[in-house]
Amino acid sequence: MSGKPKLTYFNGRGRMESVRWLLAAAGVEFEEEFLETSEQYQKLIKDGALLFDQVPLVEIDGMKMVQTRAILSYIAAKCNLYGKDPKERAFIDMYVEGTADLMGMIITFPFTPPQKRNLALIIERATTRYFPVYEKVLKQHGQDFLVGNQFSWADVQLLEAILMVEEKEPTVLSNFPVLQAFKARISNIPTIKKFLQLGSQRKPPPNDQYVATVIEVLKKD
Ligand code: GTS
Repeated sequence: MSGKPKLTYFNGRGRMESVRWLLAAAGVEFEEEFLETSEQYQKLIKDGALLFDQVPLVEIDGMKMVQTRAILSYIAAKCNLYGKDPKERAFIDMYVEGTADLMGMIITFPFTPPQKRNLALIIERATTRYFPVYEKVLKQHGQDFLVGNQFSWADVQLLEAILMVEEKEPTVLSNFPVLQAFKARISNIPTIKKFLQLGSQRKPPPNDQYVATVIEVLKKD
């Protein structure tokens, strides 16, 4: 990677958090610029930095990349976290999209009016739709990692999703012994262990101030 990637987003998780996780897991250092004002965002648009006038923006290898999914697959491919052949990539993609769908429900949660928030649905989806799949895959092949017996983007994102759901419901893995072991194992990979420590570039769960900043920065007037 030529120089440190630069991430431009809000000072919070949102869509960028999976990018932070993946870079950290790959041991790639990165810089961040946080959007705090509408002027900063409008300037990026004016300068032509945002292909679709949207963030996340990641400047990497001479490119100004937008679209979270494209950013993540570029990093995964570049850092050898994307399988060894098209079939492995297909499985990584499926597993990653599953965790992305689950995390998407949590990412939008604080932006949903309180009377419309449905935490029970998130927990139900986690425990009846998503986690059983990963539990079964890992149990069936008996290997340490989801795909190809090798650490991949799918493992990184599954751990991120598990921790996110656990923040909402700490007992969520109680019926998933294989995922409990997976969580312990992946959390112990040195790069990830470091990212999980206090003071890393991992962001805390969103609070009201984060939500207000995003709304303010993206306001259209
Ligand atoms: N498909 C894009 C991606 O995955 O990166 C969607 C990006 C997106 O909607 N970004 C929001 C944005 O820039 C910010 S956030 O949802 O990540 O907080 N919205 C401004 C706009 O005009 O769409």
